[in-house]
Order: sequence, then C-alpha cells, then structure tokens
Amino acid sequence: MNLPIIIIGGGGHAKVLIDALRLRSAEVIGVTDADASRHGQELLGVPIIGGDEAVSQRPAGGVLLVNGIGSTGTPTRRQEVFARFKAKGFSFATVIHPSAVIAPEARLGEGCQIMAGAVIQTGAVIGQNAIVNTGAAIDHDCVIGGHAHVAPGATLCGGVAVGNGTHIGAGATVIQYLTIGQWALIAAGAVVTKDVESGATVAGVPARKL
Ligand code: JB3
Repeated sequence: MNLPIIIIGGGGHAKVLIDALRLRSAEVIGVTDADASRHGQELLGVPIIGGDEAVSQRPAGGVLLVNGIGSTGTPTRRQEVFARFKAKGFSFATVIHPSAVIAPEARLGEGCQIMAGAVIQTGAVIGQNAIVNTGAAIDHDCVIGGHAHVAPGATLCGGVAVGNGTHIGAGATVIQYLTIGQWALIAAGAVVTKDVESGATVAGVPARKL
C-alpha cells in the first residue's frame, strides 16, 4: 500500500518534486511551509496545510514525507529538516523521476531524490536525503554522501567520492577517482582535477580553493 505523501517546504524544489511524484501516481496530500503567509494557499494544486507542526500531529506511520528543501549552498537546512522528522519516527520517500536512468546495481538511500534526466551508473551509491538534480550524471562506483546536492548538469566521472552535505554546483565536472570532503562547495561550472578537503569552496577551470 502506498502511503500518502506530505512535502516539507513549498518552493521551487517542491514543485519539481510534485511533478515527479505525480508521474509515479503518488498521492501528495499536502505541503508544509515555514512562511505562514502561504498557509491555505496551493502549490501546483496541492494545499499548503500549515507549518511543520501540521505534520507532527499526524501518526508517523500514516504518511510518508518528502523533503522539499533544496539548497543553493551547503544543504544544512535540508539536513536539519530530515534529521528532525526522522527523530520523530517519520520515514521519507525516495523520489525517482521516470526519465532518470538508474543502473540496477546502484543503491539509493532513504529519501534521496533523482530528478529528470539524471543518470546513475552501475556501482554508484547515493546517500540518504541527497539530491541528484536535473540532468546530472553520476558515473560508475561513485559514492555520494547523505544530504549532498549534485546540482543540474553536474558530471561526476567514475569512482568519485563526495562527502555528506557537499554541494556540487550546476554544470560542474569532477574527474575520476577524486575525493571531495564533507560540507564542501564546488562552484557552478568548476572543473575539479584534484581532491577537495572538507569544508572547502573551490571554483574555476581548473578549480582552485577560494
Ligand atoms: O537549482 C535548482 C534546480 N533548484 C534549486 C533547489 C535545489 O534549491 C532551487 O532553484 C532553489 O535554489 C532551492 O529550492 P527551494 O529549497 O525550493 O528554495 P525556495 O524556493 O527558497 O523554497 C524553500 C521553501 O522552503 C520556502 O518556501 C521556505 O519558506 C520553506 N522552508 C524553509 N525552511 C521551510 C523550512 N518549510 C518547512 N516546511 N520547514 C522548514 O524548516
């Protein structure tokens, strides 16, 4: 039995998730948002039912959550929302757009989100609550940490390891077998040709630490 879904956060990322969920015939019954001025409105026809307390009042086993918080830098907010609701006993649905190409042996963690046109190759592991966004390519044997965000059009060559919470910017490229630490920020369009330490920000072609 597929449980009904509530999306946490009602912005642009949530809209993309609603599209993907509808293509999977999932039942999205509501969105919560921290902006009280939006309560009672709708997002693509889905009611914004209130703040996060509107979820906490429900039995954890009666609904699946989807993390609608994206990220444009390090995804701390996204990680906090996931941890908050997991601590309350809720589970998160994994969202896979039907046009994503995912190798049978790839492994997807709870609540990760694979968006339209993404490619996940054989042996890849995607951590819990991570986003592989529109058209991103994760090649063979990559390991993407929890809460990481691989932004649209980014390319990770084979065997790249990405730490928890790291943001790989739109259109960035990471060449094979590199290690990117945790909570690092790879700027949009960067071409990464050597390892990146945790917490570092790199940009440019070739990427250099800022
Ligand atoms: O780049 C792409 C393709 N997508 C971006 C995505 C990955 O990240 C997108 O362009 C945005 O940069 C960002 O999407 P997101 O997170 O939807 O951004 P925004 O449009 O600002 O929406 C965030 C929503 O979450 C806002 O309406 C906030 O009020 C709400 N929010 C923030 N914290 C929260 C919380 N809502 C709930 N329920 N709980 C929170 O703790």
